Amino acid sequence: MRATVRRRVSLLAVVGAVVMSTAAVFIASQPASAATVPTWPTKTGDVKISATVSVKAGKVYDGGMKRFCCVGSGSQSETQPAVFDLADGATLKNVIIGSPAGDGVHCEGRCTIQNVWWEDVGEDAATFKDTSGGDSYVIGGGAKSASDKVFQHNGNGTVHISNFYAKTIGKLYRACGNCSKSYQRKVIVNNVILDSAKYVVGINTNWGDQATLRNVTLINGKKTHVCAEYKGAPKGTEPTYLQDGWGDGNCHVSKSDVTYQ
Ligand code: ADA
Ligand code: CA
Ligand code: CA
Repeated sequence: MRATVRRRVSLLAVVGAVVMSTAAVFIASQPASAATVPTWPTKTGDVKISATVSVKAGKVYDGGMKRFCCVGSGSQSETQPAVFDLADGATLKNVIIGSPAGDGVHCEGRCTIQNVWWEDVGEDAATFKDTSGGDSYVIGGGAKSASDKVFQHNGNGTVHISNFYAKTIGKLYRACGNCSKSYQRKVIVNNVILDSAKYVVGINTNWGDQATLRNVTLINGKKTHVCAEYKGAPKGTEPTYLQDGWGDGNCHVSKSDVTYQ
């Protein structure tokens, strides 16, 4: 190779390396995984209900993306009926819940709530009451306008929440801080997008609750508490907020698990 050709080749190599490294820096500066807000589903029809719809143990209730409406008053009263009541091992899927939405979905035992969308959360969106220490799942779906809690964990065991979207909510999840029975409760949150949430999860450290959070995207979330720790209290009294936990014995989450968008 002639000297000038060699110089040109090495110059090209240098330019190439600079372009590559610039690209690498550009890619590295992007959020780890830019999350996309899911499109709210369109109803395929309406189902008018005037009382709780029960799903028997182990059965799957597929709503076919119909909009189920309505029970209760839309207030924060705990005495409203549930929209759906799931017996142990039941699955509720492909449902849009209209408003008023009463006390939401009740899981009497282990349950799976898949691709369920709350247009306007009632007292809460779902309550997990299993006391067998089992696992319950929320997979996909979304919820809007919860004055307080979306998922309320009153039993024990583990609630898994994944691929969920919520907008304008108090807490995505709360391990009951003042139920008639106290338990250690666990929650695993993965891949959620929350727009205008006051809290992601609230847990009680005095009962040994465990929260594990990964891939949390917060929109309008500069002030959002990610993992709030409380001292749970007896029924009829209010739990005390202690602090936000980051990578301690109860809140298994680090700042890198949260993306602000
Ligand atoms: C509140 C209330 C609890 C329980 C819960 C629920 O947190 O203090 O005792 O009723 O709501 O199940 O919605
Ligand atoms: Ca409730
Ligand atoms: Ca409540």
